[in-house]
Amino acid sequence: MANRIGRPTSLSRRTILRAGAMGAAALATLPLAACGPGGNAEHYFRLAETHPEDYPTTLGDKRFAELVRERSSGRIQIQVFAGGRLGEEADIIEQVQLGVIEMTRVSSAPMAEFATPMGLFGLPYIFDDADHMWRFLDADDGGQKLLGEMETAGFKGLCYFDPGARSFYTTDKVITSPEDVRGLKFRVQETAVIMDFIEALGGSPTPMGYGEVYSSLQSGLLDGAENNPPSYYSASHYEIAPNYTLDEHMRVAEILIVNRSVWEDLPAEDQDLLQQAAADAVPFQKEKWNAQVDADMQKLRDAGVTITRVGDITPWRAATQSVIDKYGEQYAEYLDRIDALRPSSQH
Ligand code: GTR
Repeated sequence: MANRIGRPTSLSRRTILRAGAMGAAALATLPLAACGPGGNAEHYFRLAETHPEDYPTTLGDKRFAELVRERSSGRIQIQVFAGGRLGEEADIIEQVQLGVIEMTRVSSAPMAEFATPMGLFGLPYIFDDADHMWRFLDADDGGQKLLGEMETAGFKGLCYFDPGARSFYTTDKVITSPEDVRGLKFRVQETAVIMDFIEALGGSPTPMGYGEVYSSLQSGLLDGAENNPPSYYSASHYEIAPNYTLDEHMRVAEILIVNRSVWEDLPAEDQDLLQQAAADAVPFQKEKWNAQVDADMQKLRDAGVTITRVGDITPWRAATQSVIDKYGEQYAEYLDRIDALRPSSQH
């Protein structure tokens, strides 16, 4: 049976065959472990990353890998495959689930199709700002508990990385109000909650992998897409869709995950080592993230992108309330936690 975005709900034969082929392709890269600096490694893990080498999440992955290598004296080697070299995110998640690829840094949006609790981050306008989001992500009864909810789907969640805030961009029409989205075709990440968000605004959601967005904007298949400044800039989408409207509708947490059996096969000391290295990579990634957002906003201004700041999100919240109504009960526990962590509820 296929779900509403057309992804198989169970693994198809095609997927397994493709995963096998991918495994063979990935094995071709093994010389690092076999005779290079990783020659003496007891464990060699691949970590798939969709972004380029110098992107803040990739830098976070690499910091994690470096800490693991140092602290294990080279016994555990993690090689980061950046730039989507191992495939698009939804496929990578399937392969990590199968254990063909051991690790990935991925967006929680496509993960929601595998572990529904992660759909929380696709709900619109739930965080006031980055600090509010981090209070939730760091909370034992919030984000940390949520990470554990991926285990039944076959994943061990190690940590979150900063995802920034996603905003709309369009090829022609400048969006200044929720009504402007009506009738436009927007690319979305491959998950139902975000499709509902675009539909609530009267737009037409088109789920597709990240790597296809540029050409789909170029060919006119799409009127726009949405993302944070570093993605909008690094994927060059601004060249074709030069109108950026900062409504900051979602903070779709980035997650670092490991195949669950790979994780469970590690001795407890190595699990602790990996867990601590992931935790220690987080502040580094956040710092890189914040610097990148500032630098990229400047580059976007320099490139002549029309940047529209949304001062008041009240009408946007109102226009998309149906999404919260639809999923509110399902995510009630976490939404309550998020509400309790708003600065206004802190005293
Ligand atoms: C980025 C995210 C990627 C990918 C991409 C997308 O912000 O970091 O992992 O999910 O968005 O829109 O597909």
